[in-house]
Amino acid sequence: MPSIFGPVLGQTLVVVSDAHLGVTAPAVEEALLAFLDAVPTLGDSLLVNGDLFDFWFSYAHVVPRRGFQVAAALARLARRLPVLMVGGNHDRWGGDFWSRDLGVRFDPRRLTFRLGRLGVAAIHGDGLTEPRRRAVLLHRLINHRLTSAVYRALHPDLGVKLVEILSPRLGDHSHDEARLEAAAAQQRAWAAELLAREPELGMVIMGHTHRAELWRTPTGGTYLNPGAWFQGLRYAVATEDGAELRQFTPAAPPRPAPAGPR
Ligand SMILES: [Mn+2]
Repeated sequence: MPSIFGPVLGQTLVVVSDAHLGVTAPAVEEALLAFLDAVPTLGDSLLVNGDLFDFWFSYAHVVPRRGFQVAAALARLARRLPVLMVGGNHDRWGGDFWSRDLGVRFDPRRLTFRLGRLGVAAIHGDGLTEPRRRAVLLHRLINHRLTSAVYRALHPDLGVKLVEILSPRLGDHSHDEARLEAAAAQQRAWAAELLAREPELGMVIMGHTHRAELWRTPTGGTYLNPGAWFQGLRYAVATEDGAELRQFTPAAPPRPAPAGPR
């Protein structure tokens, strides 16, 4: 039986997700750029597991200005080590930009790969357990081909502006602790079920709930969620033997250069 896995991508996988760049503070992006510079010292491969951007759309001939620096950093990194990227509900419309132009292994929904001897599936997590009817409808709308086709026809400056206006009204921005915990528990159970159903998998990596979690499932698999980058610069490092939840500490900013001649 052919394996569902490709070649081994690395031994030490650095995982980051849910930076939501565009609506988070500029310092979140600054720290992410420093983190991407540091990735080769943290591991030998990188997984960006969805919602890197609060909104991303791959046009045929235009690259959204706000995501340019991070996209360029990913392209540089992808020349040195394998970079994998899974779309989230905020940045699924990646098209072939990430893979063809940047050399990133991108899938809008799920990547399956091997980390050492360990089979790993990476999935963002939206649409699996959404408790709210509105979130389910939104999920369908966002993923409908027609929505994407209509959006593509808008001038990019107009399209991006439109999303900026609509985004605060459309997203699920619950801060209710009980609801967030319920969503995290449902996602955990979903991952455990996937690990039980696909015995070739040893680890399922997800994001979306913004909860950092490392859990050994009843069948002996590992469920990993690095947590949200924008909340405490969270990331994770995984090997075939397990994983570790971490927080990034950016180096102190360089002292301002003395004022030069005016
Ligand atoms: Mn999400």
